Amino acid sequence: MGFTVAQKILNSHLREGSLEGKNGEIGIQIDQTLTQDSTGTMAYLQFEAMGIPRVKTELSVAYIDHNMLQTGFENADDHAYIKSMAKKSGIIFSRPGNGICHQVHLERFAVPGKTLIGSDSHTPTAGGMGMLAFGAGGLDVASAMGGGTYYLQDLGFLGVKLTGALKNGVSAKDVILEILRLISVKGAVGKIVEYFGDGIKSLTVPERATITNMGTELGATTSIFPSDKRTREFLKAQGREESYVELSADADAEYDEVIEINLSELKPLVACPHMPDNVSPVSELEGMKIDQVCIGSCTNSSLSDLITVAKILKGKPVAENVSLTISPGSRQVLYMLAKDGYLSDILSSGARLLECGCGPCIGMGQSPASGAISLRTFNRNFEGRSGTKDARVYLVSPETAAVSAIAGVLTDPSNCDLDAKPKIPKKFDINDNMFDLPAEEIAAERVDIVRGPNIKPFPQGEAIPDSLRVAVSIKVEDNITTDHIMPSDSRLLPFRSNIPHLSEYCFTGCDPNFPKRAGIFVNSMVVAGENYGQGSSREHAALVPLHLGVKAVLAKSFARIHRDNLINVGILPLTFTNPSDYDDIDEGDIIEIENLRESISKGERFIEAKNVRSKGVYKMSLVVSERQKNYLLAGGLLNYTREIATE
Ligand code: MIC
Ligand code: SF4
Repeated sequence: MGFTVAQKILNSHLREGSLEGKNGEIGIQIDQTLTQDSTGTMAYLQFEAMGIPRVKTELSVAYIDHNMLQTGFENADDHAYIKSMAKKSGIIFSRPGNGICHQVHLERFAVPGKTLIGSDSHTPTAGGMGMLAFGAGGLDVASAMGGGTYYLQDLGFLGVKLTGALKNGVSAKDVILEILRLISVKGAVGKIVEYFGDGIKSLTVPERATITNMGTELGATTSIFPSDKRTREFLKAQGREESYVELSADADAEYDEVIEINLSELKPLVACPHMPDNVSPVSELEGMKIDQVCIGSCTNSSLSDLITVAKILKGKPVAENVSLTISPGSRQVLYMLAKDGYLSDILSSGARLLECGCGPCIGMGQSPASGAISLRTFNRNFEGRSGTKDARVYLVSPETAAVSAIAGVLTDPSNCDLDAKPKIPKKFDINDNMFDLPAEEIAAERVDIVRGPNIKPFPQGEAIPDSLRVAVSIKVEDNITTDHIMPSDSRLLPFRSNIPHLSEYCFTGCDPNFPKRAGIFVNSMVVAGENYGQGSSREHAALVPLHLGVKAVLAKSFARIHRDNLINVGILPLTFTNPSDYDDIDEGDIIEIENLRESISKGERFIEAKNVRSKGVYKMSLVVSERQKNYLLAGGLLNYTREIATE
């Protein structure tokens, strides 16, 4: 049997395990890493704690893109720390204003056939370039920077066969919204999604990247396209043709499942509040009055996306009831829009131009008014993520966003007279002067690390005790996101290196009393439904509960990156074997687990817990690899690394 593109890259990077047989853990070598600033400070603190002086990857880049409001000294402190760490440790530093990590990485560094991990869940954007790219917690990225192996468990392979070609007014965003509609936000958990078929030939690299970007919203481990003449065209225009290699699946490659989508039949779609899979045709909601339109984010801020928007806005004013903002994905995009005259079309329409960064996508400004309706070209519309709890956020394509901004109501672009999609330019304008190169190894010793007062020590896990007695500090339902667990907005993002401060806001969107209650309980457990921890890669959603005394999470199922983050910090991710036991548990119940350490040491798959109030006995499963077992027993990856270093 032949191999898929993903299997070929996995095989060429395999350090441990094998792809034969379905279950089990494999370990791969990582060629490149990226961090962004809101997870990066923690990742570099962890890298420092590992005591490795220089990165061992082919390329590591530290981007500043999330946290750029600088409402106080906190952001600037974090940036200065990251900059000094990058200089010392052999990492390229991408200055604030250079753009969103995923867009810039695609433009300047992504290489087909290579592996990448990044401390951001949308790192799979680089899959649009034929790169095998994973979102991960900061500890995993720190470990990969030090040359460590990256591990993946029980991989499945989902093929998406694309046929036909997109009609005018329909875009790559509608392709991924259609897949979300079909398989939901849990549809690709544990799977690598690979695109193939004749339909891919017409999709450019930025269009492919929109699709792989939002594969994260499917719960996918990663998503990937083959590397073909479209890839070469993009790399050549970026002055990097030498990085091109052709990559395609073997004719007899097999996927575990295949879904087929005819691009010619797609219509403009919209994800309604408050989940990316709550998808309807735009035509069904057409005419809905809107208050705000935000165009940008790592999903839809490429040059071609924004040229499309500029052409729609040209000569037409933004409706009186709408505030339209545009955040270009990179300085390269903004520069080319300006140079080629598109920026004046955007500005004369009345759009507000924001910095090249994440901006409103992560609630850094532009929070909608109370109860307002916001159309966004972003990838997530979780409740409250915009910074306004009762705002209603709808996710759409750049075409839908732009025609609606002019009309003042949700409008179907396929009924509008639009120009043909812009082509990839023959040559992008290349200017790498916002990348600061690291110090030569020989001079690195002389670089001082800058550590401002906002940077506080992070909590460390404790070795698993013999038995555990914990109170249930919160019970939450299905699809709880890391935004629920550890909210992020313009008030909180500046504190990503200050866990004690963040802990005052843990779970407060679900229950404002959680931090206080967890404090009173001292040792506690979180009880949850399906797909617990979906969304962001932020390990703060594990570190902050750890700081508040959470020892275990008992859920119906977990999202991949969050589960890895829990294990990395030493919190037990337990799964109900009988999902109806969930109903027997109330907040405040005391749960007892006897012989916990012994069961884990012996590698027992099932663990029994008793509910002191209801007398219920629950059979919980803990499916972990030998490596993860060791992390848990030691109280996390860092403790384990130290243990083996002193053996
Ligand atoms: C997001 O889109 O939620 C973020 C902010 O980019 C996160 C990272 C973070 O929480 O810092 C992500 O997607 O991983
Ligand atoms: Fe930034 Fe939004 Fe992309 Fe996250 S999803 S990296 S916040 S643009």
